[in-house]
Amino acid sequence: MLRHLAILAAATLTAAAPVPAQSDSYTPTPENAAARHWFADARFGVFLHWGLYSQLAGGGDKDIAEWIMENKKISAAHYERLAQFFNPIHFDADAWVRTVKESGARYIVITAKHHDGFAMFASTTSPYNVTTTPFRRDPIAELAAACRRGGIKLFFYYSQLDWHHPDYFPRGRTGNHTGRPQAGDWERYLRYQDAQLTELLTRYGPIGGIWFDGWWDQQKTPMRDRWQLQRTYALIHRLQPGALIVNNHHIAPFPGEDYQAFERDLPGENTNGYNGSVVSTLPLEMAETMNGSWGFNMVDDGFKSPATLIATLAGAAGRGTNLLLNTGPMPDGRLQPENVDTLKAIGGWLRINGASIYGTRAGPVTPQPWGVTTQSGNRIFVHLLRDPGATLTLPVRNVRAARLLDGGTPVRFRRAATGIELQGLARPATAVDQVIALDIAG
Ligand code: H79
Repeated sequence: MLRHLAILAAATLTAAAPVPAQSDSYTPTPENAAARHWFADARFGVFLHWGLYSQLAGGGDKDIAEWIMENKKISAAHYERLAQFFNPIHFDADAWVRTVKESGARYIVITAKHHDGFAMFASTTSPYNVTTTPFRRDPIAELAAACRRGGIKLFFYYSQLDWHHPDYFPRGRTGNHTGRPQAGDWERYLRYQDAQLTELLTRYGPIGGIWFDGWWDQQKTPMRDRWQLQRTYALIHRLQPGALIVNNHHIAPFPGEDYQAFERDLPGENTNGYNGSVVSTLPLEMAETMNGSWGFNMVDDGFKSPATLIATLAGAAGRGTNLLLNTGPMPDGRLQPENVDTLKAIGGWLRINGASIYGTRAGPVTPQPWGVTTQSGNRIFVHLLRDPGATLTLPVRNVRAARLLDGGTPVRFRRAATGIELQGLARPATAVDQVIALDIAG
């Protein structure tokens, strides 16, 4: 039972070459700056939480999925048993990429390693990885190839927090019921992490970036600079200068991070108590679930409607923010059918209204009760997420033309003291997001 743990503890890990510490002032390389621009233009990605935990499907509890090891206090030795059954016979990376493309998303973030510590890729750092399961294949390699074929960028989620590795010690706020001996070599854990990141950055071709999580587990552990982020970030930027780094630590970005993530909140919102932090000037991204869960949960049918999620996508774009929309693939390797339907519905809306999302930045009007604005060059997009009434005054000058984006019907307007007044508006009650395109003088 303790096989993996024992091998892990004994293994001399191939440490990544030492990297000089990066200074506090971080200047992105030209490749990195271009990647940030690409990222902000993309505006929509799909998040995939898939791992050993997917097999337990939440265990019948709505609030549990990828956290089941922690929430049910499963020991590391018992949890390891899940690796003996992992065999997702219907996994088809090209099918995933087809669905992602149909949704209109431009990138994927997949869990390469979640908090349970299990590597979903072929790692030589430890046998605790997907190739020692009956499945034996490397789904990350297959997905990387499918993404390359499909023109989708692939990012890797990597949990700094680890509930399995014995050297993850001192323990943090979680992972204290795993039966691991109260001993471990923190520096060796960091070398293990850097070695796995090196694998992810050297074996799967050019990637979009690394999406870190779990930093907060050590937030209250009294050791200065425990994570040595600058060392890890410098390693990543050295191996792939264009790869973006983001860390879901729920506080203001550290030097070396290339965009800022918000978990289930738009920037500036704090509905869960995770996101009290400032909104930085970096590109922004909001990660959101389709039901209440990241990993597949068999009893959570609380699916957000396509309309709700399209409003979230537009609301994010109106705040200059990407939407990273999650689905938890099932233990057999297929995407959850209900989520596939939703993704296709979003894609249908984007095929008509994509110009108001892709390549845009936040528009000149701050978010309003009726909706948001986005802008791309000389076009401003007014997203009517709620009925504003028959007229709407906007502080926008030099408007040449106003039309519905879907169908091109002209919208009447007249100059007002503070800008323009749109007239004769009739937003259908069933509209998801009615978009009006304003052409302004260059
Ligand atoms: O991967 C998904 C989740 O499993 C992971 N992040 C998303 C993207 C996630 N982990 N935890 N959370 C989300 C919720 C965070 C809870 C926290 Fe705390 C509150 C972290 C710090 C305070 C409670 C107390 C949990 C750890 C300490």
